[in-house]
Amino acid sequence: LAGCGGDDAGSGGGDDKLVMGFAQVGAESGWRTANTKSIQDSAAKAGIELKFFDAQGKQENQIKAIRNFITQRVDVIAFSPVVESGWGPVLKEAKDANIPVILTDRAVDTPDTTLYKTFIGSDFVLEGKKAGEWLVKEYEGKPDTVNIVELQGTPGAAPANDRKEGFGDVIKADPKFKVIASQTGQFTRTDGKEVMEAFLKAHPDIDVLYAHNDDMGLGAIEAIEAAGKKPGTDIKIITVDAVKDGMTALSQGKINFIVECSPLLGPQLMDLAKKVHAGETIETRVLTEETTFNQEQATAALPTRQY
Ligand code: GZL
Repeated sequence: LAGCGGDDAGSGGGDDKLVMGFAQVGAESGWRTANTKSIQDSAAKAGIELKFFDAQGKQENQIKAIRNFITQRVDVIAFSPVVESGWGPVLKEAKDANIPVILTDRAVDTPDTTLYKTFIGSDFVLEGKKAGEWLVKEYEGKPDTVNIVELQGTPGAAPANDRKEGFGDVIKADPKFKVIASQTGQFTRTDGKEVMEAFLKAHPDIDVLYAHNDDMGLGAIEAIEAAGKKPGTDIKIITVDAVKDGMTALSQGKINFIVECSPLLGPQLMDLAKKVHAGETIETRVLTEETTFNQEQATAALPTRQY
């Protein structure tokens, strides 16, 4: 347990609060904001002392934060790896310091799975497949070429790699589907808008946009409207996340289909941290529950959405 005294000095006999060090990716999207809130609110509810660090999208910042958590001898380290690779050394340092690590949201490609206790997050390849399957159904029986542009997430991130892979795996079954441009929009509205502007200038004949998150899709909608085209009609749009602003655009018909990716990982994370700290064995992979939405389903779901 954490050292004595601290904020529970009044209770005497040392602080019995579990201390968690959390290194967050950054604050790039509506999803990330909701994810941070879920973690902070859940820690408070669980009586866990949270040392929260925002890495501003940089892996070296996350590695520094993890090293700090080790020095501070927190009880559990949790983080959402901004990219898949390069985590072996610092995870080894945590293991050597006998501090358990929990991965949330995004996975790492480190082959040694003893370096972390579990990974709680979505199956991003499946999310990409769901996006592809909607498109295949949407264009069933229509033989004409379908020109697709893709706004990818941040380079090297598991959701970017896997959503691209899953989508590509499904549409490669029919050569009419052509990805005529694919570029990162950094998971942000600003970059999504800028890249979509460039796509529209280079390609007058875009039929579909596949954006790896709602925020880039929302930025792209601004560019599509500025170009005098109707999002959701002239250019069909598929996104991933299902945050409130994305679901609102879907209910308005500006987006056609959204694959949900739940950011509400906080409660399960805190439960897992307590179990790990108590020395209980836990499942090494915790998959988050999520679904998909069309326009009608989004309209029905909006009033009760938590984020
Ligand atoms: C997915 C998460 C992604 C979201 C984006 O679990 O890592 O990062 O899809 C966020 O909105 O920026």
